[in-house]
Amino acid sequence: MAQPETLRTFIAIPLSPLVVTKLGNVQRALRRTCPEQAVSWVKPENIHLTLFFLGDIVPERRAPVEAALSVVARHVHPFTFSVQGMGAFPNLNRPRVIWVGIEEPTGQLALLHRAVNEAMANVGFQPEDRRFSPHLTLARIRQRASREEAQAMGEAVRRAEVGHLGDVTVEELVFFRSVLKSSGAEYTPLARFAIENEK
Ligand code: 2AM
Repeated sequence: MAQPETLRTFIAIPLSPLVVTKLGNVQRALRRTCPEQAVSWVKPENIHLTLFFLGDIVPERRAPVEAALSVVARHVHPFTFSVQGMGAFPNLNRPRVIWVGIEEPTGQLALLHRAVNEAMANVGFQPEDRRFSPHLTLARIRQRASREEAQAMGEAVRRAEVGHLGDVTVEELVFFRSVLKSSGAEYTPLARFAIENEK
């Protein structure tokens, strides 16, 4: 259990309102063909591209994290990624997380992810050792879902045709706080770091 004075935090790239709307439409379409009780949907306004999950931190750690993020943001230029396709982790036969994919073929997103990871390592956070799989989580399969329900969800994802939903220009990094409530997670920006062309 987290101590009351800690903050659950993560670093993410926000999406454009248009892409958020389209992700909501994809969720609505998928919802019609899947077992409702087996799935927990992410509110469209809570969908973002996470770069680093810090977990529970004491408030004193905010300042070094924010200083490190401001350095990262100052050293990158805006770039665009494409939001397209749908899939599941770990796979469509046993899905746990349903996502929409991200494509950024020039490698700028991977570089930004690496820079954020290194910056967090420098202020004492263990970098994730998994390969970076950029994605937007649409839904999570509930623990209590049966294998059949999970498979039905995987089938619904397989049948859905989600093409290119839009492009997002990365213009800021956001340091978010997450508060877990029975009605779902609530994300509040603690700090925003603009990524600008002029340096
Ligand atoms: P996800 O979308 O892949 O679930 C807030 O929880 C954000 O942090 C989510 O976007 C979530 O990614 C991400 N995250 C990464 N690692 C996490 C972890 N171990 N626990 C909870 N959230 C995590």
